[in-house]
Amino acid sequence: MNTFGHRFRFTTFGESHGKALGCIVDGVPAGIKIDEEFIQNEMNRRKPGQNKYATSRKEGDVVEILSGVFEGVTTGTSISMIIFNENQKSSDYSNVKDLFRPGHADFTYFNKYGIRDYRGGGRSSARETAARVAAGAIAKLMLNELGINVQSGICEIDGIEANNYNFSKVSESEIFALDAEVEQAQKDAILKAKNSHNSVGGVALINVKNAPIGLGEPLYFKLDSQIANAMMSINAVKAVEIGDGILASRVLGYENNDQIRKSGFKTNHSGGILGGISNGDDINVKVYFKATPSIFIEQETVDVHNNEVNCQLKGRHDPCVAVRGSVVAESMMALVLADMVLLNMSSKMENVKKVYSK
Ligand code: FMN
Repeated sequence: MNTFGHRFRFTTFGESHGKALGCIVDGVPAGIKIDEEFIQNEMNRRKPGQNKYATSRKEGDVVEILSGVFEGVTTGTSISMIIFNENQKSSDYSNVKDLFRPGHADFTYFNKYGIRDYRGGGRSSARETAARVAAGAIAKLMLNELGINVQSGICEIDGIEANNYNFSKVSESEIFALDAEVEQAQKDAILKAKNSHNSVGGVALINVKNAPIGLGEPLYFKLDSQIANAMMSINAVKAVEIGDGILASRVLGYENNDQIRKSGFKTNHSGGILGGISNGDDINVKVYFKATPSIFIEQETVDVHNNEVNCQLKGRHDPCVAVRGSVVAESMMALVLADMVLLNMSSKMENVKKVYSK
């Protein structure tokens, strides 16, 4: 299943070492101004090979829009975008051709489909997330017109937590750190893992400002359920917290409730969502990424014939996938919100009449 969303939806295609990746974004209203430089900047934030904290695979990740845009404006038809792969090194994977890399998707993909695309993990590779960022950029352009702003940053690496969240400084940090005071310690943790041929996990915080009240379609398309769905669909994401998340199960009701005044909520433990519907406060979501599975320490595994073997990986890998993953999570949030914005328009008859009354 390669399609996400109901009203504003996208489909991605492509593999890590295939010719190209891309997406088709459907349900986009006509009349949105398409800023191609903005889309490319979004791609550049996620693209690999930019510093020592990321994989050294060098990809330009240049997006080409093939359809759905005329004279810089969306036409209401499907928008298709393509990103050509430029820096595949399939030979890096020849020694693991028949092996299942521990922690990666090789074992389950092979057992499910009976096909082994060993070249960088094929479709299971997070290379696919480049196409999500392209689609997310279209969603962001729509949300921007409504004043809804989605941002992200890294709040934790290897257990080293940010004490402050400064989104305005994220773009200046090579690891998208939210807290400059712990940034160096977080960077050191990444390099320490990398230098010992290992990897580390991390946590991204996604924040949404100016989301209107009413986004989310109970019961089975609640805003929080779809955010969780979107985030859990990203490679290596192992947990998602809405607002205070796990902490909400550990405190008493009086501490957890966000009391209400005429001016709004006094606190925001709920992360801006009540009953699966946005409440007008900031939406805050933490996304937990596991440590990169591909490491360069010898490990035990089996091959496609179920022989027990040792595996020693080669190739280029992110020492901490949370860093580039944070951009993907931000894009997925934008895609969920774009969908919810369009769906919410028909929640009241008065809204329907605004469109159809003569
Ligand atoms: N896994 C690797 O083994 N090497 C990588 O270089 C790598 N890069 C990633 C980059 C991003 C942006 C993201 C989000 C994930 C990356 N992953 C990488 C994670 C794997 O794709 C993922 O762990 C694998 O598909 C197994 O899926 P699961 O961890 O969700 O169970």
